[in-house]
Amino acid sequence: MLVALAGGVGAARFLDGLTKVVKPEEVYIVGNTGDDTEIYGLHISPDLDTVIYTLAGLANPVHGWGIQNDTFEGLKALGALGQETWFQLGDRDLATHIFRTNCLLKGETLSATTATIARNLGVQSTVMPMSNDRVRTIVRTPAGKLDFQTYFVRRQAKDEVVGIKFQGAAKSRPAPGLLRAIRNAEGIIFCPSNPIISVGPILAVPGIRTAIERRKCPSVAISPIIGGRAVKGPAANMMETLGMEVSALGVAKIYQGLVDVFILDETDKDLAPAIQKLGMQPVFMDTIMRGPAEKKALARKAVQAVRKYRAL
Ligand code: FO1
Repeated sequence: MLVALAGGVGAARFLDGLTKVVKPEEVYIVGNTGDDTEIYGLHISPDLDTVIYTLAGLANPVHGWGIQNDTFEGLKALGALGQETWFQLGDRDLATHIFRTNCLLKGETLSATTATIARNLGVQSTVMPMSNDRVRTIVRTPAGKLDFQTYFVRRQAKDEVVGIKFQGAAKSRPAPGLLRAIRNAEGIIFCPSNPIISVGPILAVPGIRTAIERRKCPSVAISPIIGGRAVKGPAANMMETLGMEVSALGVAKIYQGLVDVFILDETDKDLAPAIQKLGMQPVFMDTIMRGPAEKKALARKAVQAVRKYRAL
């Protein structure tokens, strides 16, 4: 089993490739729920849904999140009722949130509900939230503390980030079976996700970081930063304002002690000695996932890295 730590769109694209180069049932995905939010009383898990929709072949190819060819009649009707509509929830997507919220109201766990959604949409990999407990990413800005979706979607990630907090993380527990999956994994893969706001919340759940530190299998990370720029999203800006080094090396520093092999873009070849100094083996390739071929090539490289490192 390969255990993959995943955020949203970048991770989903990589996992789309991974589940095509290894058996999808051999992939155990740990998803970030720090981005979860409640809108219109519905529980929304953007990163879990992005991964599920992508693996189910349903994702909107332009945004990477939401459902392809979805309509927005429900949202328009909510607008007519005087509700705010800054978070684009499509009609078919709303069905997922209604179903999830109903299951949670009946007392089911988020992990059980996520498994049902994934299975019913035809996803063969395990998709596991990092925790069944409530954890929320809070972004501290000069304008005050903002919940993640307010910062990211409503205010378009324009505020300066002066701090990040994963509210509830300290008291949260890993989802059932998650630590066992890490202990028994053949390899651990850090998907090309934002190390602070996507992988950060997962590592903040007590027990997960320690389980990875004590791993008996190889661990591989793919840099989401290429040539000092984020492939997508606010990672680069955020790292800069938090005083971190905006480069693949900055990402590697965050993962020190957790990762054995670090895959980064060819354009960052000069970083090789510094990555080695952190105790990681650098592997270079074209890491931009332009289409299905590149997604699979990147996934193959990660799987090879797991197998090669194992053989060392
Ligand atoms: N991202 C946006 O930039 N704008 C949106 O209106 C938006 C709606 C949305 C609805 C459902 C969903 O699952 C995701 C959605 N996202 C939207 C993406 C999401 O908020 C972020 O990409 C992640 O939280 C960051 O990983």
